[in-house]
Amino acid sequence: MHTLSSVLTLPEAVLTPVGAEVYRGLTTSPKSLAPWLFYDETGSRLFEEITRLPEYYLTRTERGILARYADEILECAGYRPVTIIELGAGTAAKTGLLLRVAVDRQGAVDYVPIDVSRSALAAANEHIEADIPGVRVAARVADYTKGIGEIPAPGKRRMVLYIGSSIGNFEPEDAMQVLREVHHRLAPGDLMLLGVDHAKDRRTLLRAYNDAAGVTEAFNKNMLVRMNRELGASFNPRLFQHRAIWNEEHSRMEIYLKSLIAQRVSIPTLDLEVEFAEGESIHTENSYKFTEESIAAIVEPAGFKIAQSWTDEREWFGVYLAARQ
Ligand code: AVJ
Repeated sequence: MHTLSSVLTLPEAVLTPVGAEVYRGLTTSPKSLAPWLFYDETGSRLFEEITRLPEYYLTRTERGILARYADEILECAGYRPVTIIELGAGTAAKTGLLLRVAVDRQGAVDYVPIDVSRSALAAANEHIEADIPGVRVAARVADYTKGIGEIPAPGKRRMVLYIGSSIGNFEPEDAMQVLREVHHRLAPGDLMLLGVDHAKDRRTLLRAYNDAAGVTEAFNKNMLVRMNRELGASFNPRLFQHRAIWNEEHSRMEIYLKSLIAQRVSIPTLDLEVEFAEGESIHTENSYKFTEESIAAIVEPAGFKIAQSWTDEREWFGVYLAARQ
């Protein structure tokens, strides 16, 4: 905690979201940085590249499920037209599969993508309005973890898409909190479609986060590059190693940047010198992997009931439709 007088003398960068998170994460032990820091322009591009890697089965498996079952998924909404809302929409690469079916069923559909990235939303808007006539896009630049705001949909059923296993980045308690906030903005009978990665054999998981081409390594180390560029830090990415391990007990992949030597890094805009011992790590991400039971244990206390679910032949990924109670 800072006293009021010390706040007044804090460097300005500490007051930006990036500066505040870096300051917090690198002055606490063990060191950690929040995964949202991955997604600057370079990081977003590297993530798109990850989704095309042969080892990264998640995106392609989820897309397969959505392509195959889009009709069935929208059938669950019944005769009432839907308004589709998407949390963390990004460039909305997989959403077109559902929007097309919605347009076929009801003639036109309102689509509300919510994301912190204005540029990603602009890209989403452009390809969706051009490719799928009948979709009315009303994008919102916002951090959905702080609440989604009111979404008027008179006479319609809302369907909130929360796909791409994004919920896997949160601790179960925090994930529940995000869903409670969504619940608060929905009416009984509104729907939420969740896409989550399933727990599976360790080898497949390790390969997905340690790809041969080193794209995940570059994605992870981009946090260091970003701190250098945005905060004037002196990280040498070569002096850190990308590490991804499977924590079976907590059913999550854990991603780290491990310091290869004892070193000191300065972050002048935060007035900060950070010491690393040899082998000391920065924890940059958890990626939880679920079972039908563990996802229900998050969704149901938040006031939803799972109505139906779909998976692929290998049951590697799950798409769950939950009804707001
Ligand atoms: C975007 C959170 C689903 O956890 O697999 C990919 C991010 N991290 N490779 C995931 C990620 C490393 C991804 N999510």
